[in-house]
Amino acid sequence: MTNPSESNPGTASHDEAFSPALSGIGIGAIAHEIGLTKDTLRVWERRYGFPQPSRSAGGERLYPQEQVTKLRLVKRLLDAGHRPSKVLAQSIEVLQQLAESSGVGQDAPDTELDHLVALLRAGAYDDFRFELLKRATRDGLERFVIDVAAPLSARVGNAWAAGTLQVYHEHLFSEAMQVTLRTLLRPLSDALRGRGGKPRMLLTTLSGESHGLGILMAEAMFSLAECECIGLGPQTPLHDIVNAVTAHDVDIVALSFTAVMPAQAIASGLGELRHLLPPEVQIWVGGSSPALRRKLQDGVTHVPGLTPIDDAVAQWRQAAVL
Ligand code: B12
Repeated sequence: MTNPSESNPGTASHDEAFSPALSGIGIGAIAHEIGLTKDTLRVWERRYGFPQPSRSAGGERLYPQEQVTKLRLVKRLLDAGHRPSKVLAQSIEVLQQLAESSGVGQDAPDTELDHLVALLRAGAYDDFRFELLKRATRDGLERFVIDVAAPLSARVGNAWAAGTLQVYHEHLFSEAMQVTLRTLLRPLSDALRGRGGKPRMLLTTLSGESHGLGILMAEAMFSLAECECIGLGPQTPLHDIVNAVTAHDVDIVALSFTAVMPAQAIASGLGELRHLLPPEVQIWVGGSSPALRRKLQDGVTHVPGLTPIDDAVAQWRQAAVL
């Protein structure tokens, strides 16, 4: 018998993945939520003795909530460069201290950002949206992206991981942030269209990466660098990317990856896309996935953040005139 959660990892939210009737969470749902493969969880269990799931009547692994909490912390420490052998055997208290001392999940002090998170937590969405738009119009697109959108996303993620914001807060946050960014971006995109601004960029994420704010922030920065941008939104199948590249005479495909997408899926997706695209079309990748810090497929360039975008574009333009 197969556990339904093994064959169908369920929805994105850990709240929805929890099934009280089974008194634990299935391996597929856990792997999906935390961004690990099922194999990794099984190997850790064998090699390090953690996690230690119970079993359903049918023999399927069921993970109690406290192990899920520890696994989430373990994943964040690994993303920050710690080794499985050093973290898996430790108690959650030791791991919390380690996270604190190495700055994992710690927010830099900023009262304006704290205020925005407090509005979200209190359910004051109209005020939240208003404050975002006010800061965006006051500061301008570039400063808003760098000083508000990027650090606020990290803060909201940390608050979710610490249990002080719920998944629905994250949804409301991303909705409000997308509306604000698009409102500021639209007149710029309209003015750029038809000017033949080079490079011509196609921006999206691969299937499996549902986080779309990073690539939208990158689109804002590429537009400010006077690139013509075609934003497809998140999760575009590979063949659709290839079709859009041909139809719009695209120079660069820009993709975003968070730590949720397993490294293997990133490597195979990039490998296949590289194979399908003509060699003169470049692939640029960015985002917080630790997989991007490793050696990447030939023909794929890592742009390490939003501020290096200007330099990367300048280099591309220089190479294009040679
Ligand atoms: C909003 C949000 C959501 C929304 C997404 C809605 C949407 N339409 O985008 C919802 C609620 C759906 C969601 C779902 C989930 N999320 Co979420 N989410 C976030 C949050 C708060 C922001 C997401 C985002 O877009 N980040 C991407 C950008 C903003 O950040 P970045 O990757 O660091 O990239 C930076 C730069 O590198 C650059 N950049 C990004 N891309 C590119 C590309 C190029 C080309 C360039 C040049 C630069 C560049 O821009 C960013 C600016 O700082 C983050 C917190 C965070 N720190 O990111 C969590 C976060 C990514 N989510 C997380 C998790 C665990 C999940 C869920 C599994 C569980 C859940 N929360 O329900 C599901 C997974 C869904 C799935 N399987 O895909 C974790 C991932 C942790 C991990 N190690 O795996 C995070 C980090 C929260 C946390 N602190 O734990 N999420």
